[in-house]
Amino acid sequence: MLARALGRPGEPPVDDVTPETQEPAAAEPIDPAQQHCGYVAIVGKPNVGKSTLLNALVGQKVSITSRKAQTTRHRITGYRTVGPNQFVFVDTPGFQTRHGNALNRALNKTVLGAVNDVDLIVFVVEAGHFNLADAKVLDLLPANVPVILLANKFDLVHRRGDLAPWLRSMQERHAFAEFVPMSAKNSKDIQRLFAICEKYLPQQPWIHDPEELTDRSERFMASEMVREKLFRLTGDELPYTSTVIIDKFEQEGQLRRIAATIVVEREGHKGMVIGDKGEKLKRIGTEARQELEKLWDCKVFLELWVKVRSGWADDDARVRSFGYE
Ligand SMILES: Nc1nc2c(ncn2[C@@H]2O[C@H](COP(=O)(O)OP(=O)(O)OP(=O)(O)O)[C@@H](O)[C@H]2O)c(=O)[nH]1
Ligand SMILES: [Mg+2]
Repeated sequence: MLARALGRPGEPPVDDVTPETQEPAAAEPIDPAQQHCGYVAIVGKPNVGKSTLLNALVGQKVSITSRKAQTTRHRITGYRTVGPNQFVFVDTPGFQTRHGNALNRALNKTVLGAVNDVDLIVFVVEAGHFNLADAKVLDLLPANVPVILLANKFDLVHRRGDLAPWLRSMQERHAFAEFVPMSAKNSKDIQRLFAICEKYLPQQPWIHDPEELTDRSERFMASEMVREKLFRLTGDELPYTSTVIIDKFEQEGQLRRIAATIVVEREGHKGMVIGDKGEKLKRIGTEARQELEKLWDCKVFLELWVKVRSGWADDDARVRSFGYE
């Protein structure tokens, strides 16, 4: 289990897109009768900044991010305890509306499974934008759960006056509980969002130890980190058709020995991942290793392989065997 590594003086943020949120004072022991705790699902179409938001809320990277769509492929929870309030945030894959292959069906099932039985839904869109893909996500949301409209990437809006009519038009689409124009990369906005979300947490004892970060294992994080670097360092064609499998994950004291396979769909993709004289694969490995070392504060040996499995994303059984729901 990943432990909270916050508050170490002088330590740089683990990831370039995770803002250094002001760390609230270490959780004081709180009488269980005073505790509040609830689930907050983060949903939206691909690439609107859901995982960037989750990481900023948790205060450390627990979900990978990239400028390409379909980065997140699992339900990933991240926890944050502030004063008497424990937030259980649920990151979800971007809802897929384009291709109906087995992988996308699995991703959408994950989104659907995550929006029920939560106390609050944060529906993320890009500020000033709303298209059919956003509308499809909005249609999925249960009527009995309050929904916050989070208009993200506010930093990219040049004519902020134009946002007022847009917000009014959004009001007609759904009875949103709140409207929050903000940037997931701005730590003041993140603090403001905590203050808004806390009102929706029911009074009940915390579910998790305040030091815990996520439900996901180090093994999972290792495969995700390799996938993130693959997404970030290769062209647009690859991401949709590639995945990463961990073949070995061993811990020897302060050392983790990891072997992973990048699975691609075509022989030509294999060449793209490996690169000229193996340069690309080497860089993916180095960047993933360095970030894992920083995250876990230990030494990592990472061995990477590339394999072709044509049609895996169209094959239900294979999609399941690769760990997708
Ligand atoms: N300018 C700006 N960029 C942002 C902001 N939030 C996220 N991004 C960028 O938007 C891109 C997508 O971010 P992600 O967090 O991976 O988006 P996502 O919604 O989780 O994407 P999927 O998992 O593919 O659905 C990345 O390049 C982020 O750096 C923001 O507030 N402002
Ligand atoms: Mg994501």
